[in-house]
Amino acid sequence: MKGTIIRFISAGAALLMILAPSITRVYAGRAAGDPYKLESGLDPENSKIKPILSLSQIELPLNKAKEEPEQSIELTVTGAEGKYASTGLHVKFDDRLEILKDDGDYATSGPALKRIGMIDSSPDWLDENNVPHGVFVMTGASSNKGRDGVMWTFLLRLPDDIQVGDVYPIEIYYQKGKSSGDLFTDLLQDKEGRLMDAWVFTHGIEQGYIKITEEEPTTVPEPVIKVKKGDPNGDGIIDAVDASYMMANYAKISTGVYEPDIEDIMTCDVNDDGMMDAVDASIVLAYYAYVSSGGTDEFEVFLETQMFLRQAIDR
Ligand SMILES: [Ca+2]
Ligand SMILES: [Ca+2]
Repeated sequence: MKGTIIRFISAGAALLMILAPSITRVYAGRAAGDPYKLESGLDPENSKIKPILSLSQIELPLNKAKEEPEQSIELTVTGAEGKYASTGLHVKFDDRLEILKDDGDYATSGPALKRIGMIDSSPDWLDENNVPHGVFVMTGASSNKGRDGVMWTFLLRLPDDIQVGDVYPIEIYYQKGKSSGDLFTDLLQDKEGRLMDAWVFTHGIEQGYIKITEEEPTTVPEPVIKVKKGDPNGDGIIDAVDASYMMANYAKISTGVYEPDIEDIMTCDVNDDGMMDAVDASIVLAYYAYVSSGGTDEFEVFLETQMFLRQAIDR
């Protein structure tokens, strides 16, 4: 027995060295939970199919985690396209996480299982309040229709007292069981399927987590000031409509009905004399006439070159 363990460990180390250049597989390892009992004569290294089952690894800034405490976790498979049919997997969530039902179920099947005939899930690790802390997900099919991609998604809620540095593990947790254990195999559970099963649970697991990181400064977008001098109605055109608007404003301000705001001042006091009056309106009207008769200068340029503007300032 001892010899077997040592051989197994050194085989694992050798495999890791072989796989080291492949980034996707560097972090894959064995499932949590019960040790996988290797069938004698079956070496997972010899498996032709070496799938990786991975759970979402989410790093979430504290403020975002508080804004969106409900996080979706995916169980994804790669390297097993068209190679599997029967699966039974335990996924265990940190006790502080709450599993939420999504559309009536604790697990939702994903596109990888689209062509799989039977899918089911049941809550597991019920606490004294009957709250589950894990899910058992299973599939069955009449041929090896399982695909690569997202097999399952789980909706989890973070607790209220989250702190920077918190890590909430989410694990594929292998259970041997008395009569039946967890599975990731093909239809016939032939040698190829049994090798794949052995490989997945001993080498092909990438565990997941939600990690709370430092708050990210929320970037408040600068309000876009679209106001333009001489264009109080904001349609981008300086014309008689603006002049009329300014006259109406002038009347309302003069009679004390209306208190101009910063936008009014920016758009209506075109000669910058601190007043919004008929002079400004007449400048706008003059510009409208200028443009209408073929003038091409921008309003600002027009303002600078007009004699009456200077006269207005001189007053
Ligand atoms: Ca306008
Ligand atoms: Ca003015």
